Amino acid sequence: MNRLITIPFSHFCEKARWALERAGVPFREDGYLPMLQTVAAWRAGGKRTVPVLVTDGGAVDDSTDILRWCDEHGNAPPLFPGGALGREVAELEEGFDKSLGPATRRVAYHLLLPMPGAAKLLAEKAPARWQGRLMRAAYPLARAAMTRGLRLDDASAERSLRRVDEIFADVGALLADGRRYLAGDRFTAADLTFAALAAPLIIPPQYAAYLPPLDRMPQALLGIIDRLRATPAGAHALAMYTQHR
Ligand SMILES: N[C@@H](CCC(=O)N[C@@H](CS)C(=O)NCC(=O)O)C(=O)O
Repeated sequence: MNRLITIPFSHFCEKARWALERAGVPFREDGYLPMLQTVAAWRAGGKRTVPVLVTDGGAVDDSTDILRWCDEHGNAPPLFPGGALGREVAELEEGFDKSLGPATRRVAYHLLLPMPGAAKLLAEKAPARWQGRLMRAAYPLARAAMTRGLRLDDASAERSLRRVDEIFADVGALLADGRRYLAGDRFTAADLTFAALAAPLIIPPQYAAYLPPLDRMPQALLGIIDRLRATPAGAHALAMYTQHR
C-alpha cells in the first residue's frame, strides 16, 4: 500500500493528497505534527520536508513529482498535459510552489502560532496521542523553532502578504477574459496547485484536513481571508475546491 507521509494540515500535503485521491490511487496517510515529520521523511528516503509518497518503486519526495507520479500511475485526465499547454501549466505550477506556498504559510503561521489555545488545539488535532502530548509539553520550543525556521516576524509576514496580493492580481488578470481554468479549457496542475497553496488564506470548506474554523481565527487573519475570498483569484480557488475536490 502506498504511504503518504504528511503534516496533515500542510497545504503542500493537501496538494499531493488531492492529486492522489483524484487519480484514484489507494494510499494510507501517515501524519505528523510540524518537525516530528523529519525522522519519518528521512527514514523513507526523502529530505526533511513533506509530502513524501512511499511506493513500491521508491520514495517521491516533492509535491510536484507526486502530481506527475499520479499522471503516470493514476486514472484521471493528466494534471500536466503535453505540448505547449503542458509547458504553460508547468510554469504556473512552479511559480505557485516557489512563491505562493511559502507566502501563504508564513502569513497564516505568523498569525496562528501566537493565538491563545494554539498549543492545546495542535495537541488535540495531533495524528497520534504521543505527538499531542509532546507538542503540548514542548510548544514554546516548537513555536520558537518554527518562528526561526520560517522567519516569522511582522516585516516578513507583511512582505509575504504583499506577495500573495501580487500573485492573486496576476491570477485575476488571467481570469479576466472569462476563462474557467488557468491554462487551457480544463482542470490542470495549475488550478490544483493554486487552490491548495492559497488555502491557508482562503479556508475552503472542502480542504481535506483540519484547519481552524473561521470562528476560531484571529481577527487579523479573518480580515485577510474575507478580503482574498472576494477577489477573482480567491473565488477561483473556492470554485476549484467546490467543483474538483
Ligand atoms: N517543495 C516541497 C515543499 C514542501 C514543504 O515546504 N513542506 C513543508 C510543510 S508545508 C515541510 O515539510 N516543512 C518542514 C520543514 O521544513 O522542516 C514540495 O513541493 O513538496
